[in-house]
Amino acid sequence: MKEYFKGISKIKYEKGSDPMTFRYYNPSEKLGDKTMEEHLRFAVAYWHTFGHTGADMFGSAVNKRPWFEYSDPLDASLAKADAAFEFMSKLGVKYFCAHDRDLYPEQETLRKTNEGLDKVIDHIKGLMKGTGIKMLWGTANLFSHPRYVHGAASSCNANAFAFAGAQVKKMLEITKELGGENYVFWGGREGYDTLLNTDMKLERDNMARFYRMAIDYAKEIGFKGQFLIEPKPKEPTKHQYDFDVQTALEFLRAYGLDGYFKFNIEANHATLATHTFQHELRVARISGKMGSIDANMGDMLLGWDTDQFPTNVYDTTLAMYEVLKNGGIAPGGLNFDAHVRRGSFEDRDLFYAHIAGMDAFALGLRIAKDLLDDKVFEKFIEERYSSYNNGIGAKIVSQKVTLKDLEEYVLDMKDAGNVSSRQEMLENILNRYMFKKQ
Ligand code: XUL
Ligand code: CO
Repeated sequence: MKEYFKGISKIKYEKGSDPMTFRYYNPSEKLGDKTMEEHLRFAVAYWHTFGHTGADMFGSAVNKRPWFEYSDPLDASLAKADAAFEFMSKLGVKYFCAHDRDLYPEQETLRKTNEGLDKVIDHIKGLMKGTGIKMLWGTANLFSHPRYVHGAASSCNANAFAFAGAQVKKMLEITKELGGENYVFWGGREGYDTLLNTDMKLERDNMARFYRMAIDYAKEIGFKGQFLIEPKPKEPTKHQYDFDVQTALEFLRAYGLDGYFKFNIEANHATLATHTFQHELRVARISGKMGSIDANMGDMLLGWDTDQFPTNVYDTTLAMYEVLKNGGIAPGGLNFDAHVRRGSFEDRDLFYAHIAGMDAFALGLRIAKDLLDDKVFEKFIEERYSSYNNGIGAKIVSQKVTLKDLEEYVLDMKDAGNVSSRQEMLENILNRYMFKKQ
């Protein structure tokens, strides 16, 4: 088979300074009851890593990948798959995530598209068997084609809804066939640009109907993977209905769908919603809804989804802290929904970028594990809320007091007795854990 990434062999854990090796990610090393590989469950995002051309609003493609050079769509898709599996094997990542249209491009009819897609899936099945690489999640691209100009499940056009349903049907079948462990819905165009032309109630009702159909079909074909919703507040729409975890959870609860879904939480989507990555993970965790992670980061000085490889170790540490407290992320994983910057156009940059992200999360995992083992925040938080352990607090928690009782309790009290929240002290302690490894 043709070699696409010549001169690059299997990436090793070396603890050294070569950026083409891992310094912190040692897949077989045990941390607690799991290996690092089991904790982190890294996945490569097919669309960014193998499909991104580097084009932006101001300039054309700069990434000259050898698998872009085929004119026939089937040849191009098969070459892309070969390059993808060579890349993932050399990197040592055991999972991938893909949209239907990443695997094979849209043809003039859905019938023709599905025929080509089937051929590529057959080929990918062989590559998966040969390498042991698995599918973390599948999804349908319901946002790129012009027919989704007004949305997919929330479109004003019932034909667009129908096309979207047919695409999800096919991709559920493929995800099942490839043993995908989850299925993601990212409603990129499920939202609005202006309320002046929008029937919000019908659009939201239709989205719920769409999810219901997907649940029913998954049951019918025996797809057992976890359904995930990926919240994002905006872009490409002005407002996306699945704004953030809390909003999407409320939507699911309102339609009686919450039992069927967890969340795929993306760092850059969190910051677009003016939340930290940790906030979104926390909301999901305390609701029992942490499903999977799209591991990337945004640029705080740019107001859009820059999808950069995650290198901020504060963020990865606090993210892994939430993951560990959740008891792990499986059957989800950490999918690098990220692309190299336009200036990093050489093929080897794909390796440097993933190694950077994997090491940042591996280091974050190591630090988060130390923080948890020492119960650094747990002890502080336990003490901070200890007024609810006895006296009036315990009565509030067990719902044994009324407003009248509370009035009687405080009527002659001169001082509520607050103590400091010690934010700066805690931030300093976090720094000491962050840098003791260096
Ligand atoms: C877009 C985004 C998507 C989803 C899958 O912002 O994150 O790539 O992850 O459709
Ligand atoms: Co994403």
